[in-house]
Amino acid sequence: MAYKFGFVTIVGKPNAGKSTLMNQIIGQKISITSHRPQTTRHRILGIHTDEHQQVVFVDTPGIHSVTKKSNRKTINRVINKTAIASIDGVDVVCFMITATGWTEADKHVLNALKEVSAPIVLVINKVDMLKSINDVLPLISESSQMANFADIVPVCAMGRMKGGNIDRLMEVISAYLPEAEAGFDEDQITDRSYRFLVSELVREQLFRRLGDELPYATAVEVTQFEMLDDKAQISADIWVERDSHKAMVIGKRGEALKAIGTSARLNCETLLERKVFLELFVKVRSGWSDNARDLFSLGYDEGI
Ligand SMILES: Nc1nc2c(ncn2[C@@H]2O[C@H](COP(=O)(O)OP(=O)(O)OP(=O)(O)O)[C@@H](O)[C@H]2O)c(=O)[nH]1
Ligand SMILES: [Mg+2]
Repeated sequence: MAYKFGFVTIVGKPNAGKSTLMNQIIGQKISITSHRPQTTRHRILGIHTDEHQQVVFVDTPGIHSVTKKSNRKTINRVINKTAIASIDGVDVVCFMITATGWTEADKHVLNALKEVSAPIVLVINKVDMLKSINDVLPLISESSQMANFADIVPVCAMGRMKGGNIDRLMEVISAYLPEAEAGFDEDQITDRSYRFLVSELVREQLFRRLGDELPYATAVEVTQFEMLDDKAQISADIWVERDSHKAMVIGKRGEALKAIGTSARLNCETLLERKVFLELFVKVRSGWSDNARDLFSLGYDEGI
């Protein structure tokens, strides 16, 4: 059988489990995840290579409606643009909804996919939340009426259930990939630098550990990144919008920042396979999330 190579974009509303699915397929944490919507802010490639095919997954930020007042900041528009631009020219689009059923947010995404010419595979995630797997059947038949999907595949991206049906999803995707030589080295798993991945691992902890609206007012910039044979020395600035935010990120007697730093460091050690020394600094940079120049310097350059 001839070798296959192609690109697959994963799109869907925020929090559907897109990044979890990509990490599950690649077998490593490339894209950060959290229980909060809008965790992913950048387009990130995850490259799966085996003896039959090389599949390049494009994880995208959750597409959301910007008509809501709280979503009108420049960063939210940039995030949406990044997701939509990632659909152009790919071989397959995986559109993810969840097993709890169609929502307005899903319909908003479906609408954004109207002009897409690539086959769209509907991925119904989080089927582990259903009492019985048979409970997904009515949703499958309802979904087949909503659009002309190339296929509909229920999965558990967290892999909690045996296999989580990810193998089936890979078979479906594979059928739509063109025959071609691999485009990346077989050991390359992403297009992003370690420096970028480290900044994301710090941001992941901000999303997982800080309450309420605060994670959305933060960004992370790695300012020092030194890889030696047996260790890595890393410094990063955490940008916040206000003095009061800074106090919250640091926490009482520095406890919050310490917990963020410890978890991020452990994840960095897994990623870099060496001891990591991680220093974090919290800096107030008011208005960064609404300022195109700040967004550019933070790497949100795809959508501006
Ligand atoms: N129960 C269950 N939870 C899941 C599954 N897949 C993902 N999750 C959870 O759903 C939440 C969101 O997952 P993410 O992968 O960050 O979602 P996302 O679609 O990338 O979200 P954005 O980047 O914000 O658009 C996390 O708390 C995941 O642990 C699944 O198969 N079952
Ligand atoms: Mg994500």
